[in-house]
Amino acid sequence: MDNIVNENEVIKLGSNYLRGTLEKSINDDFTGALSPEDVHISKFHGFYQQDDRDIRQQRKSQFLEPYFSFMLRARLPGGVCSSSQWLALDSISHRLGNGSIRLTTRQTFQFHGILKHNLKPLIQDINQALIDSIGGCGDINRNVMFNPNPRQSELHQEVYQITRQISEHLLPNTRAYHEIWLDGKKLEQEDQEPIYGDSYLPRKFKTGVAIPPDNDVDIYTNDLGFVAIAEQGKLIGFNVLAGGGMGTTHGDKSTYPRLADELGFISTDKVLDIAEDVVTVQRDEGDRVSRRHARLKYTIDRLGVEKFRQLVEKKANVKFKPAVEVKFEYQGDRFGWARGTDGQWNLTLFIENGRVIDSPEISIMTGLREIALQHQGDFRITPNQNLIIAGVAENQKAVIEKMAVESGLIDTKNSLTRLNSLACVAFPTCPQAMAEAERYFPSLISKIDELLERYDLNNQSLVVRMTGCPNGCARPFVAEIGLVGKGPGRYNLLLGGDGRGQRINKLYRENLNEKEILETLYKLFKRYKSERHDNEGFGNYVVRKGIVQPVIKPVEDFHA
Ligand code: SRM
Ligand code: SF4
Repeated sequence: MDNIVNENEVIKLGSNYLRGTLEKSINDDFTGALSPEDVHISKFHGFYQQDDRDIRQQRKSQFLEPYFSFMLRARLPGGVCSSSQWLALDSISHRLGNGSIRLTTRQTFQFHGILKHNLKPLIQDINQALIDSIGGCGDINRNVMFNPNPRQSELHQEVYQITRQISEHLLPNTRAYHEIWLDGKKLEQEDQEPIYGDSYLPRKFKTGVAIPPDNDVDIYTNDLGFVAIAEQGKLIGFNVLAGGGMGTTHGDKSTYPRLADELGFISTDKVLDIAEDVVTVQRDEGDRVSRRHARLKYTIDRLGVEKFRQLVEKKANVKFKPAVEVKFEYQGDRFGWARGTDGQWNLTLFIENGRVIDSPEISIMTGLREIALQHQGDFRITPNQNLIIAGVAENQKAVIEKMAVESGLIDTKNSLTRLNSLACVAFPTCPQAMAEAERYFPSLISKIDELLERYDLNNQSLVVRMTGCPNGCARPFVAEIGLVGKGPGRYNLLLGGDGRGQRINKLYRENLNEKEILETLYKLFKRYKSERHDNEGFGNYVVRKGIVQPVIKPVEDFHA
């Protein structure tokens, strides 16, 4: 690769291991913003500068700077936090954020609306609750996802511990976070970054861990995936996957969503070495010129899977064995009570689009606070923006259920399709949003539900996902029905995910408004009702009937 690199590379390299001028920016009272360089560096510390897009024009016309605030995203491997940590988050969101908590599609939480002067107290408070935000964002490994459902208890616990180890192992080494936010002592010696080097990775990097048959983590969409392989309930190792990712750019055919390839099987003791070596091969081989092509998926397509596998094997001094055959059965979460093999009960609650806030209809924030005050076990955020009240003793089950019902957290009227739906944040905080998602999707789902009811299809659980732009934060490109924002009130409609997260969907109609979306789906549901095979999912049906062509090799097929 030649020596010309993009601006972000220069900023990272010159940041003195992620310090930049953050302290100065934070203390600058003349603006609610950070310096442009620190905006990039702040992501590695877990926060993003944003402005309220609803009032951007109004502020401009009043000659005011945009209404800047910050979003902070925590690192929470496997999505697990205790009841007391939940109570701390609740309190922090009211004191220092905008009074809501956002559960994300990567199994952690975000605070929105943090003013600059509140950032340091907020980071100190979450650390006080033993949660940090290092690597919540930035060009390093992000929150490591893992199946949160404690049903398969023993194996689950073992693999959860490995998930935590991966997250810890791939943390950056710099003391910048501790120095700037936690008033940690400045050490004499210079920082070293044995894994990342002084320029960190060319781009963000995402790792997931899955236990088949659950694909609730959408494992194939991660840069790096570990699929647990068990024999007679005992963990024997992992299939390693590499090169998944969702982000695309409208109109740029050189960008595409992609599913990860199988590199092969490894024993459990090799997991951390392999994780590190996949990361360092991407560090050295990834594109540092074009950020648009810098994700691992493009590195692998450029090098070829075989060459990439060899590079990792050489670094790790490990030979991959052939991957063990696995079967994933579904995406998304399973709701209601499930008993773990430890005899404890776990209650999965639907939190629409992950937004924890009280509204006139439903007291999500208050209800969860009341549960946390009683509950002795964990809270587990799912990779689908939902929440599990985990580890409930038999004698507490009725009490927890009563509180959940009274606050509206259990609503039997939600359709299966709504329960399975995901929408990203989009307006008003996301700077990339081209169309609404979180604020609009619930009403569109009600209309889609009506269409399904007309054809008596409401016992179907369709995977419908919406994003406000093609970055793909709600993983719309592995949905049976994906709606991707194109402009205000306009969406591309993609069809053909397989309901198990193992097939990329394909553009069916472009730039549709709501009326056009509903008319198009109405016609398709009508055909689906009469032509489908028994138990055939909608995504599989549209592919079988040739309504869309299957995407097998995204680099060639996605835009074809
Ligand atoms: Fe994302 C950027 C929100 C999961 C792909 N994502 C953003 C930003 C930070 C916008 C920005 O660039 O400033 C969004 C902040 C909005 C806000 O106000 O909160 C944002 N992404 C989210 C979250 C909160 C969506 C949600 O509704 O839950 C998810 C937080 C995950 C987490 O906890 O870490 C979120 N983002 C994802 C996922 C899904 C996943 O990882 O499983 C993807 C697709 C998978 C992937 O990475 O390929 C995703 N986000 C992106 C991209 C496109 C990356 C690419 O390769 O092209 C961007 C833009 C970028 O990186 O330049 C982006
Ligand atoms: Fe923002 Fe686009 Fe991600 Fe939605 S998909 S949160 S609009 S970056």
